[in-house]
Amino acid sequence: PAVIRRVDYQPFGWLVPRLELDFQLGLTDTRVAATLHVERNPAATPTGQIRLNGEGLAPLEVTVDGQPTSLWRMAGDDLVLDLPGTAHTIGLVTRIDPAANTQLSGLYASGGMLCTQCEAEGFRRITFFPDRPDVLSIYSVRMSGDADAFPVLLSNGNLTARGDNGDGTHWAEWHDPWPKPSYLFALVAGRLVANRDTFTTRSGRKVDLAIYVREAGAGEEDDLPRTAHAMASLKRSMTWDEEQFGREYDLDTFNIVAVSDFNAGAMENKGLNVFNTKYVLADEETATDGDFDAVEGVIAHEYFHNWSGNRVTCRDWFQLSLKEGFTVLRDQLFSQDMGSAPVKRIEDVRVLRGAQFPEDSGPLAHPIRPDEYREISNFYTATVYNKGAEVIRMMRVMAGEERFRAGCDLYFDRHDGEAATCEDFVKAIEDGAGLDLNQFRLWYAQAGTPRVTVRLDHAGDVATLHLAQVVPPTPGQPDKRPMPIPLKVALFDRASGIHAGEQLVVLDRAQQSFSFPGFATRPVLSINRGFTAPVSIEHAAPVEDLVFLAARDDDPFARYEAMQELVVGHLKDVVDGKLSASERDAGRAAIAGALAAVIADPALDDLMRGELLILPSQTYIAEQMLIADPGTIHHERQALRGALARALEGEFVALHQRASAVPGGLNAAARGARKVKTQALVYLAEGNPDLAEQMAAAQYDAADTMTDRQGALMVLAGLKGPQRTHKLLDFYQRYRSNPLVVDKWFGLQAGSLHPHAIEHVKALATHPDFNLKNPNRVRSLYMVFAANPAAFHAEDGEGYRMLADLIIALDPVNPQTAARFVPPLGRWRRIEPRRAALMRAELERIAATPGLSRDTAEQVGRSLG
Ligand code: HT7
Ligand code: ZN
Repeated sequence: PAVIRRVDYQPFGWLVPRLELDFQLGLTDTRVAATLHVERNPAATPTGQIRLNGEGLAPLEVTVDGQPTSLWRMAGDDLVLDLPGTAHTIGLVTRIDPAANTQLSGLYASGGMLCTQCEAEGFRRITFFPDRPDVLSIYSVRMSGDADAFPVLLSNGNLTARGDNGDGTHWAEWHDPWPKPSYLFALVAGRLVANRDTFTTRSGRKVDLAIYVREAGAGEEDDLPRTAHAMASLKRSMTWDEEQFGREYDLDTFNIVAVSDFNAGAMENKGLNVFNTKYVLADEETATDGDFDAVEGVIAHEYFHNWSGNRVTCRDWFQLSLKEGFTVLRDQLFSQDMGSAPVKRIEDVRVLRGAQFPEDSGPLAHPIRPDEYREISNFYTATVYNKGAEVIRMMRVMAGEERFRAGCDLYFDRHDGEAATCEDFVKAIEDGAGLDLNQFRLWYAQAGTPRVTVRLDHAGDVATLHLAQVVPPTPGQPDKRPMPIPLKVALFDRASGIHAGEQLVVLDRAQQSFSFPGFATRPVLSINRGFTAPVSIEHAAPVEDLVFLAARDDDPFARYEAMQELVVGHLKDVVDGKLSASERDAGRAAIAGALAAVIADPALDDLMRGELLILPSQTYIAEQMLIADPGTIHHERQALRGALARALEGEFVALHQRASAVPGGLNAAARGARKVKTQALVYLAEGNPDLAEQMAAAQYDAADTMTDRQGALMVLAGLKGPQRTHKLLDFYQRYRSNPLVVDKWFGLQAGSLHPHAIEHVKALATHPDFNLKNPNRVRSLYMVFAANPAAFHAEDGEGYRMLADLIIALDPVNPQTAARFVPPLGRWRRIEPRRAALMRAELERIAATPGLSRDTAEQVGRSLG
C-alpha cells in the first residue's frame, strides 16, 4: 500500500461549508443522498476538479447544480468530478448494506440498531466526500425509517424537526451549527431507551443529557440502571472542564449511545458520542472498581474532546496527538482530581511502561507525531495517546500549572474553529506560558524512550548528580539529538529521613552535572519524582537506598518506584545468573522486609498499599533486558512471589482478614480494602495454593461486588484445585446473559496462570459464546492471551500459532481489529533466538496470506522490517 507522508500535506482545493445528508434507513439497505455545497478554497492551488473519497461505494446518481452530469470518473475507490466554476452544488446518491459491514467502520448494524464510526476514514464508506479532517462543514441531516425498528433517530447537534410519514415510517432532522470534519459525523437509529438528566453550564445554558442503551428484549436484562455512574461521570466532567480549563459545553443536547459492537473504546462525535458498552455500563454487581474508573475516565475523555478535538481539530492525521495526547492528559488530570492522585499517576505510568515503552523499543516505534503511514488506523497507539500526554505533561511541569493554563487558553482562543497542528499547540504554550520550547519540539519528532544514566557523587559537603541521556535508534531514525528532560529530584538526609525540598532539573544535553551543597553525609537520591519525564532511569542505587525510599519517600510515586526498582534489580540479577543462592536469599529477604513494612505502615491507605504490593509486570522486567527469555523471567518472578508469600504468610492472611471486615461501598476505604484483599490472595496462591484456594473460594461466595468475585476467580483460575471448575461454572451460569461479564469469564481463563491455559483458550475459541464479529469478545480471549506470558510464549510456539491463526481468520472480517493483534508477535527481536524464530515464522505466514488488508499488511511488514 502507498505511503502517505506528513511533508506532502496540501490544503484541499475546495471548501465544503455546508453538507446536507438524507438517509433512508434499512438494516440491509440504506440509501444516502448527499448535497455538498462547495466553493474554491482561496488558500489552495486553483483546480477544475474535485476528488471525493469513497470506499466500496458506487454512485447511483451524480448531479452538479441540480443537473445530472457525466463529467465524473472513478479513480480507484474515489470519485473525481469536473467543476468548471468557483462554487457548485454536488448531488450524490449511494446505497449501502449496514448489516454486511463487519468492519464496524462507516454505517453498520449492531444488535438491530444502526450506528456509525467515522474516525478516521469511515465517512467515505457512507458517501463520497473529501474525507479529511481539515475540511469543515455545517451538517444538516434528515433520516427516515421504519418507526418500529428505529423509534429513536439521532445525529449530531440539535433536533430541529420530526414527523410521521403515516406509512409505518417516520423521520427526524438534525442540525449541527458547529462546522466539523467528516470524522465527527454520527448517526444512530434503533430501539433505544434513555437515562435523561440536565446540566446547566456556568453561563446558564441548560443542556439536556441522555445516555441511550438498547431496549431490553424479552428475557434480557435492562441496562438502563447501569448507566447511572456514566451519567454522574459526565456531569462531573462538564463541571471540571469549566473549572480547570475554562471550557464550557456549546450545544443544548449531549447524547451518548452505548453499542456492543465497537472497534475502540468510544467516539467523540459532536454532540453524539458513541460508546462501547464496556465504558458506559457499570454497577457493583457486574463491574469491578477498575471498570468504574474506566467508565469515568472514558466518559471524561470523550467529553473533553468537545474542545480538544472538536472545536479545535486536526489539520491532518499526522497531528493526531494534538487531540489525543492532550485529551488523555486532560482525562488523567480529571481522574487524579476525582480519586487518589498518586494512585492514578502510578496506574498511568504502569500503562505507559506496559504498552508504550515496548512500542518505542520495537519495530513499530514512531514519534508522537508520525512522519508517514499507510493505514492511519494503525497509529491510534500508546505512543500517540499516552506518550503524547506525557509530552504535554512535561510542558506543564516546566511551566507550572498557572502558566500552562494560560498557554492552553491561548491555544483555544487562537485556534477555535480551526484544523490545527501540533506545532500550533507548542507555539501557543510557548507564547501563553512564556516558555522556550525550541529544543523541546524534538519530543514530537524523535521516537524512542530516552535512557537517562544517573550517578550521585559525594565529596566534602557537596552532592553532585551526574546525568547522561541517550535516545536510542528507532526504525528510520538512526541518530538522535538530546532532548530536554525535566526531572524532579530530592536528596534525603539518611539520618533524619527528610529532604530540604524538591527541585526541578532539566537535563538538556547529552551529559550534565548538577551540584547540591550542604550534605555532610552522602544523601539518598530520589529522582524522576512523580514521573516527570517518560524516560527510563538507569541508576545503580544501593539496595539500602531503595529500601529507605520504599519506606520513607514523601512522594508516593517515588516510593512505588523504589519498590519496583528493588524487585526489578533483583530479578534481573537472578535471571542473568549473577547471584549465588545466598545472595538470592538475601535479595528476597530485603524485598520481604520492604513488603512487610508496606503491609504494616499505618500511614498508607489501602489503595496505595495495593499499588506498592504489585510486582513489576513481566513486560516491564523484559523491557529492562536487551534480549528476554520469557520462560525464565516468568519462572523467576513466580518463584520470588512464592518466596515472599511464604515469608509473609501470616501478614498476608491478616491483611486479608482485616480488609474483609471493611464495610462495602464505592468509597476509597472500601475500594482499597478490596484491592489489598485480592493482592493478598495473589501472593498466597503462589506460596500456599491450598490455603489460597480455600480463601479465594470463600471470598467468591461472600462477594457482594464484582471486584471481590472477579478477584477471587482470577486467583482460582490459576490454581489446579476443584474450586477452579466449580467457581468458573458458577460464574458463567450466574452471568451468561450479560455479555460484558461473559467477556470477563473468557478473559479470566485466557490470562490465567494455569499450566493448561493454552488448551483452555483453544477450547474457548469453539465455545458457542465466542464470536469473531464482536471485538470485545475477541479481545477478551486473544488480547488477554497474548498478554499472558506463560501461555503465549509456550516453548513449542503454539501460542504464536494460535495468535497468527486468529489474525488470518479475523482480517477479512474486521481488519482494524485484526491488525491490533500483530504487535505481540512483532516483539520477536527482543526475545531469545529460539522463540524469536518461531514468532518471525508466524509473521511470515501471515504476510503470505492472500488478500491481506492494508491494516494488517502494514503492521506485519513493519514487524518483519
Ligand atoms: N477518537 C476516537 C478514536 C476512535 C477510533 C480510531 C480508529 C478506529 C476506531 C475508532 N473508534 C474511535 C476515540 C478517542 O480517542 O477518543
Ligand atoms: Zn481520544
